[in-house]
Amino acid sequence: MSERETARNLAPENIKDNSGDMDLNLNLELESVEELKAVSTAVDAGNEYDASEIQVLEGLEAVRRRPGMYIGSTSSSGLHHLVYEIVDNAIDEALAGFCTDILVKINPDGTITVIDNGRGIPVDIQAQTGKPALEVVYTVLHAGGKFGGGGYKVSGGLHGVGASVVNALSEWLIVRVRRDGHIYEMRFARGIVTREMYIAGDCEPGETGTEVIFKPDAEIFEDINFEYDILRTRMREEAFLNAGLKIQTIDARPGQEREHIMFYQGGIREFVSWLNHNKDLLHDQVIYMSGQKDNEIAEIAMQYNDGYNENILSFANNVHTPEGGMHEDGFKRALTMALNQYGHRMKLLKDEEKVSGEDCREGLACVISVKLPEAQFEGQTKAKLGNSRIRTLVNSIVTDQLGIYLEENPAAARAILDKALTASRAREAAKKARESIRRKTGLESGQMPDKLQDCNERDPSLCEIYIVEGDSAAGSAIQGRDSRFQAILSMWGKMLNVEKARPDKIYGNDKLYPMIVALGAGIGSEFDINKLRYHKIIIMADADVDGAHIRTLLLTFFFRYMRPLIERGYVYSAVPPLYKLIRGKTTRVAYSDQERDRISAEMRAGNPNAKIEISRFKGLGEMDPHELWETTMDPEKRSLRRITLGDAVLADEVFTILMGEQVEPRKQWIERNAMYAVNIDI
Ligand code: 28F
Repeated sequence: MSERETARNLAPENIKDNSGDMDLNLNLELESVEELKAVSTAVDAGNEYDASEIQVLEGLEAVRRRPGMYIGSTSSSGLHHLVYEIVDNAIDEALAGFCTDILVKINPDGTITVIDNGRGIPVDIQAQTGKPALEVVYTVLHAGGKFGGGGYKVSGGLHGVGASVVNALSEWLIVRVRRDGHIYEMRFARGIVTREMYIAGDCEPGETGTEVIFKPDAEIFEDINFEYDILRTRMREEAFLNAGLKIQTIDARPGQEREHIMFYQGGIREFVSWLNHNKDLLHDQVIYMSGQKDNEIAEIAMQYNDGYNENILSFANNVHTPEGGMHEDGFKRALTMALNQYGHRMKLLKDEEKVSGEDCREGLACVISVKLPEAQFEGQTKAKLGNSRIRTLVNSIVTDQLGIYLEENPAAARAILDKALTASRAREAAKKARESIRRKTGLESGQMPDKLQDCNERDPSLCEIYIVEGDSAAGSAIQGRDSRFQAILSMWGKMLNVEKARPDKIYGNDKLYPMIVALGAGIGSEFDINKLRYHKIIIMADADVDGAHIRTLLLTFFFRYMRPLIERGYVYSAVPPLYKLIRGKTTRVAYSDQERDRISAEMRAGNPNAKIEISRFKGLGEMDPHELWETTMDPEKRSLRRITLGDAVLADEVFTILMGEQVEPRKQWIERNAMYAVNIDI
């Protein structure tokens, strides 16, 4: 058996799978583009293929052969990207001033519909190709996708980029255009036309818009199940970034029906209010700043809460830039300067005293949105803005306008400065605590904590650490493990909830400190992934409510203080078995109710009267070392769940709600997600 590692998002997952059929009649059921080519050639026998058609087929084939180049990956993120590509086209139509409403729907059968009320993609025949513009948009690969080489899309620029990519990666796709009183329709399978454009019906004379329905190709994607929360979060972001645009999301899958309408006249101001919506605020107003130079525009909205996290979201041409870049740099520098200047002038800071950038950003929620003609995206994931002129623009906007805001709003200014000062002092105190702990425990000497039973291997990429809750489980794990590459760190008692603690409490905490030392990479801004001692960090806790709580506390800690661990996919949750099945001398285990039923049927096979004894595993502590190894630790047989950050904004929200100060949102969240209770153990 091979190791089953299932990727999972931090978001509560929806209950999966409804495979109802859509009554679509596709007459082609083909495996590959090559096959399609062959068939179309046969069908068209006699008709010469012209150069443009061959180019189309080659283009689509390239997309299907290397999907990652066009949509980043074929995992969940790539799957959801398909929807964003289609929605982007509708948003371009909105930016051009012709579309006010967009609908994104997960249909009962799990396929996607996107509708806009723009002008409708033109349907007239293009002179160069002799084909309807609609067909060209859906079959011709436009230069430079977001992930491929080459140019980038600029808002208001290339209309329809990406549609052909989605088409190539869809088992089937239908596009309908309402224009001139008619409904034009066209159908495709894996990018190839299965029905030429025709008039499918009529509509009101003034009615216009574009509608796309598609089913992602299960041959391409690891999984074609959409997560409503991921789509909704992204659509909300789009609605915030495009003030006045109304976006509706619907999940119509049976048993999980939901819908939301997102419409924000206030744009990024409302985005910031929303980021702070479950938090206690330091000042009432959202601070808004904006400016323009030549053809570059920047706007910034910010507001402080009384928490300790920094939450800066930056965008360039409405594209999220999680790694920041020039726009963020310009903001950060100007913020630190402005607060220090104000502090000195008002004598809130002594002459020599300074607050650091990090201190100035504690508890800050901020959205930076810039628009520029030729955005350069850099870095490993193309998620960092490289245009340096925008840094100067953002810097001067913030320097001028934040300066004025602080002058005019002394109460808010005072609260912000006090917070930065407190942060600065706490940071000093934390540094001292850390140094004294280092001296006492010889952290520098590389001495490991008592609670760690280390492994022999020294190459981190081969090492695993099990973080085990409870003494008896840890005992079994220590005896059952393969000590060549498996280390065990035991933890007991309730852990600190870092969401409610000041950062300076972290190092002093008796549960967290040994873990920080064992992992070896530090925390927060000092975190250094190169010093990490294990590349698999496996949380092993019971499959019950207490276990779920421990797991959530640990994940909150990793998310807030060691986020790269999650981003790199180094954090896992062990999956202990739920059932033991015994028939005579044969014993097997099951990890879910379905598996229990399947295995019991298998064991009974051929003998309906066979007696099979099924018992439930109570907890890790009750397994003997051999059992624990066999079921939960042996890489050949175990099942691990990788913890992924589907979306940092969504994860931040879930952690704030689940672990933060306010009780009401948590109650609501739990009630809302009660039906997915099994998934609270993220
Ligand atoms: C549900 C997805 O894709 N909406 C779109 C338009 C509108 C135009 C357009 C799109 C013209 C020649 C490229 C209409 N009238 N929603 C969408 N709405 N594309 S995509 O034009 C495409 C270009 O080739 C449009 C006048 N100009 C543009």
